[in-house]
Amino acid sequence: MTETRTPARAVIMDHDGSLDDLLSLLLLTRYDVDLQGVAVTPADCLLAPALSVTHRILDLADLPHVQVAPGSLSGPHPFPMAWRTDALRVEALPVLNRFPPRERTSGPVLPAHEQLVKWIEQAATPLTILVTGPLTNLAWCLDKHPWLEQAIGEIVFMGGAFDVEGNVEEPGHDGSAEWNVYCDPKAAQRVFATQIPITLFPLDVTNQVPVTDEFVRAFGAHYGNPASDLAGSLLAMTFGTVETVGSPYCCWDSLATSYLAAPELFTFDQVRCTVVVDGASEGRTVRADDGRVVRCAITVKQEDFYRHCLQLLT
Ligand code: AGV
Ligand code: CA
Repeated sequence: MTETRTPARAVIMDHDGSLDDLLSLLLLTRYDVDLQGVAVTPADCLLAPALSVTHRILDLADLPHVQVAPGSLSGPHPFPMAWRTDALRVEALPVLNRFPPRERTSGPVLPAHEQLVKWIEQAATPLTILVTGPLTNLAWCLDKHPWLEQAIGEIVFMGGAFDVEGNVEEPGHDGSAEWNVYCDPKAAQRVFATQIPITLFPLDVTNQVPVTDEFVRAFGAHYGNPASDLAGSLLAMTFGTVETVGSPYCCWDSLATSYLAAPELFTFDQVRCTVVVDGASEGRTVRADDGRVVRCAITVKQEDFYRHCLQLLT
């Protein structure tokens, strides 16, 4: 009897280098997926350290052949600089400095938006694109090469907020938007204008998984395991967010990422929505009868999510 095995999902990740994006990349390297490339967008990070950390995480996972493309486009609303420096500290963590970065043999890479075109063209369809930062690169690709839409089977995106407050606190803004959409609202609008299936993880669901003390400290029991040490360190570095921002750091991107391996953690609804692209609510995602349908995560089994992360990273 021949054994039939469903082929691993082909995935491209486009992240923006915050602590949670880096934890997401680490998780992704532990999944049974075919990781075809990683784009790094200079949004919630400084590009150079975020690129370096991305290489080091791929090295740690023994995936040095995976191409990493540096983003050169950015949205109109830059993230707060106080948040963007996290990757600088991550790059200096001992667990990422046990060895010098490995030599890259996968050939030259283009700027992320152009490299994304190549990856999509080359990929065996249907391709999954996991976006844990603004949609700037993907929107550029779809604008310049609309036919690429056919090659993308699913977009998994952490972004938006429907029935909860947003997390943007900028002068003149009403606070209803989530940062990944607010950074580049027109990019989100462009991506939403396609027919590509979108699975969305807005603040409504990510609010259910704050980085808790118990979750972070659980990694201590596995001290000495590199993946666990890195995960625990990334999570520990999120502490202080309540004191400075007024709300907790959540497993925003890592929750969206976990869907690729554990979709059973979630319940979903079909939500019709649009993106506000100007005014005081710029970047807000709103329910609208004439909007496009997204598959929106509504609830998550919280404890099972934390357990999932611990199991995969220890
Ligand atoms: O809005 C959530 C997005 C996620 O992609 N990011 C963080 C995650 O990577 C922006 C963000 C919101 N609040 C933040 C953020 C905070 N307190 N620190 C850093 N980034
Ligand atoms: Ca992010």
